[in-house]
Amino acid sequence: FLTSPRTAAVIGAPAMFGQPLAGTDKSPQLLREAGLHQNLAALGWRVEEMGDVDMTGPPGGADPAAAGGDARHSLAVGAGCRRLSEAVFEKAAEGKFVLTLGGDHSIALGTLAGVLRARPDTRVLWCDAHADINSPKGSPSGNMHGMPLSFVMGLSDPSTVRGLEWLCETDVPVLRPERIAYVGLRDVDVYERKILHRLKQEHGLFASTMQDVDRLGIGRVMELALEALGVTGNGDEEKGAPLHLSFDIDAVDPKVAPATGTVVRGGLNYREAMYVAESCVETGRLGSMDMVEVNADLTEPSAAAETVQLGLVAVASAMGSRIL
Ligand code: B3U
Ligand code: MN
Ligand code: MN
Repeated sequence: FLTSPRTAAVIGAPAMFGQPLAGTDKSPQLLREAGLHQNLAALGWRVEEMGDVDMTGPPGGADPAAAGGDARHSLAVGAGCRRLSEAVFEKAAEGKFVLTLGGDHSIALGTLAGVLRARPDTRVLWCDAHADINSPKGSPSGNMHGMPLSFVMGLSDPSTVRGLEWLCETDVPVLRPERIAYVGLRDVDVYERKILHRLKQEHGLFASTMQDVDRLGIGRVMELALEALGVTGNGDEEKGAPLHLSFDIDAVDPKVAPATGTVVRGGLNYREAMYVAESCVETGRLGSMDMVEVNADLTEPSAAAETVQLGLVAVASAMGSRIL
């Protein structure tokens, strides 16, 4: 599904309205300035820079009251994600690897809508401390970066949320539970736990936690995750379903990735984070990726630079960088 010469479309999604802290909107530019293009070119990619998608809303969209409250800033999140989904759809349909630079994780609503429309068979590896499967009613915070999967998986009705109406009007296939696998979970809300248990029992959803990484090691966890998705590591680009990696930097331990909005201790160490990316690319099926939740405004500059660097190296790992 990727055409040659291998081309990576880089899309900036400087979103911040999916959560309360300013700063996530600066990450696309920081990742580019840290040398993203040079890294990708060195890995043999042709790079097509698409620039930043407008992730702001209509006037008033940044006002939570204007969006009802249960899904904060839904007008802005919805409008931005609609534009993002079009950009992602276009590039995925052209056979490009689509790399989207967030932004908070609400952008996955746009990237997954776009990629699923272009490649309906897509499987998703969700690397995150959080499950991001809250409904507007079930969410304790109302922050939409904790909700993208609920809409993409058809668990919440987008037509009931102002700004998201487009999602039901576009022919985006629903992401089925057996087509998503979680790695890195360690901070799951009460409502999310109920949903995950049900989806596990009824659909064989693969939801692994940090405890599984402790018990089995990241190697076995990734093997099980990719097996569950039906994307096995035979490196055959012709067969099987496309894979999308949604990489929330807060999956990584705050000692390694301090510059992010919701730090949770006990995360993936540096090598484990790289391994997640490496095992995705080894399948030969990885066709798109999100790098999200880097927020350089939340720490002192050197810690912020380290987190940006980590994001960059994780992207490079997922796009083919090898030790030997
Ligand atoms: N699950 C919580 C917290 C959260 C989700 N995603 C992040 N934090 N980064 C919520 O607000 O939905
Ligand atoms: Mn997330
Ligand atoms: Mn997270």
